[in-house]
Amino acid sequence: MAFVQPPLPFDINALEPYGMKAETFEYHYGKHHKAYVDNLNKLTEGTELADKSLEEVIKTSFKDSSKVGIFNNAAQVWNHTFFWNSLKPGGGGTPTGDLAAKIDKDFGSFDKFKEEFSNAAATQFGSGWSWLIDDGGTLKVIKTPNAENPLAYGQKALLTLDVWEHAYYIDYRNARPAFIKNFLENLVNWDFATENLAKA
Ligand code: MN3
Repeated sequence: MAFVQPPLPFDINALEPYGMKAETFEYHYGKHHKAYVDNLNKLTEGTELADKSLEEVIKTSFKDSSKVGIFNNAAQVWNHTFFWNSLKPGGGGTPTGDLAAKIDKDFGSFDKFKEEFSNAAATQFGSGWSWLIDDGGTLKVIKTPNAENPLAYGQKALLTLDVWEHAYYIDYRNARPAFIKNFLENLVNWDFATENLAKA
């Protein structure tokens, strides 16, 4: 069974009032994300990996020097789907319930979390990702290069922001900090992070 690109969880123009143009998704979802899916299918066709779950492919190919291309494409398929779900029209604000309590406990305050997340996203040199993760019961912020992700590291991802240049160039040109600020203020999907925290 071939790997498939899930549909965007919102209309392609739904984030226009919140700082991300439809054109961004025409390229980022329609071309970049799709290319990772197409490449993964080409690279795994006829191999034993073709019938594995995407998560299994990521875990088994990580750090395997004969499967670097497979890892990069599989992880980028997963990362982008996770990223679309980390966004919602009119998101932002603050989390509630258990997640809010854990953020206060593990970061000191919500403002401190925002500062750490923004800093990780801004300082990831070159291409990569910023994440809120649950690392064995403790919430942490990490940044990862290129396609690497918490799943490969054996950690649970709650939320992510793509900081590859292609993620913000149409809307923000070279201004990565403005893209990060807009994500936290207008787009972050705390419902998705809450669902992920509750998962086993
Ligand atoms: Mn991307």
